[in-house]
Amino acid sequence: MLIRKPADIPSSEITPRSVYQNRRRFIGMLSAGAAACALDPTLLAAASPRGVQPGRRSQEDELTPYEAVTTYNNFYEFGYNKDDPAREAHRLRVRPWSVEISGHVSKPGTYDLEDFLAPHTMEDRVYRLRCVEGWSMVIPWRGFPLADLVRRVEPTSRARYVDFITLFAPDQMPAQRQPTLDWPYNEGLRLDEALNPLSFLATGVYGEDLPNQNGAPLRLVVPWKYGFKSIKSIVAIRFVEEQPVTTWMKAAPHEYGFYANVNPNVDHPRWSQATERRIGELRRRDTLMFNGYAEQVAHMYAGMDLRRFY
Ligand SMILES: Nc1nc2c(c(=O)[nH]1)N[C@H]1C(S)=C(S)[C@@H](COP(=O)(O)O)O[C@H]1N2
Ligand SMILES: [Mo]
Repeated sequence: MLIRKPADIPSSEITPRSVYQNRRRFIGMLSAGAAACALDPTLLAAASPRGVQPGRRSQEDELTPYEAVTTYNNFYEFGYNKDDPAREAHRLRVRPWSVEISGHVSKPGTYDLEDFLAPHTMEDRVYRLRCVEGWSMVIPWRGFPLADLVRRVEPTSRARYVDFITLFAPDQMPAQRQPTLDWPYNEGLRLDEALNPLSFLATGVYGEDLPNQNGAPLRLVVPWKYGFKSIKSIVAIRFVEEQPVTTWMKAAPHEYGFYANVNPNVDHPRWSQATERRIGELRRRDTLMFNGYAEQVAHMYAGMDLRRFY
């Protein structure tokens, strides 16, 4: 995103023909009630699990086709073109995998992925993802609330922020051999943001395990923030006192702040954030405050100057 701005992306890349073909096939299978469809139709009904409202424009929120979700990606460890991750991420070895919990918690430890996931009940949730580059998708995730994990490891009173870290493995992630970003990629949340019921740890998409390019085997989803907050292939979660300095803050502090809340009123220094293009559509839509999730999250920022805390 630092490297290419929306104007540089050819429109053919934004709306590949396969997106439309896939959508037609998807809709056809749903109406035929075909069980072979990758998507369990109940996922559509799962847009408001556990009382979580999907946001105001639910009727317009058609799912982005699986093919687009898994081939139009940002995962800079595998290159910065949108199709690099789908082509390169097969190099990532997702088993065995461990997750280290450290910092100000009563229950630190390094968990094997299966043990890490075992206590949690998986659910399906449809969330919009809005990239700071000006495009968006609607994705059916599978996973569990981040708050469940946070409560399980029992943060102490000194924990005020959570810092998430991606795998560092230049042998598997070719772009980590170059200093394009300060590897490993990290992202942070305030503790109350991590406890918000919308924050989600995903292990799957469209009812299947996450493809590597989407951040297997474990990635964060924070739907009211720009996509770059949704860190992929997490190996460590640290509970800290000080606000973490994130990868994109280090790369371009005037462009990417700690908060990164979707905000149509605060432009990126090099382009507007007022509108977005849903992948698979031609028209532009207005971008909604907090990506349409204001009811669930705006209270966390009451009294904050969101131009200053961008
Ligand atoms: N480790 C890591 N996580 C990352 C990124 C990245 O480059 N590396 N890109 C981010 C950005 S900019 C976006 S928009 C989302 C894209 O998620 P998706 O490819 O699953 O749609 O992943 C985010 N998580
Ligand atoms: Mo992004």
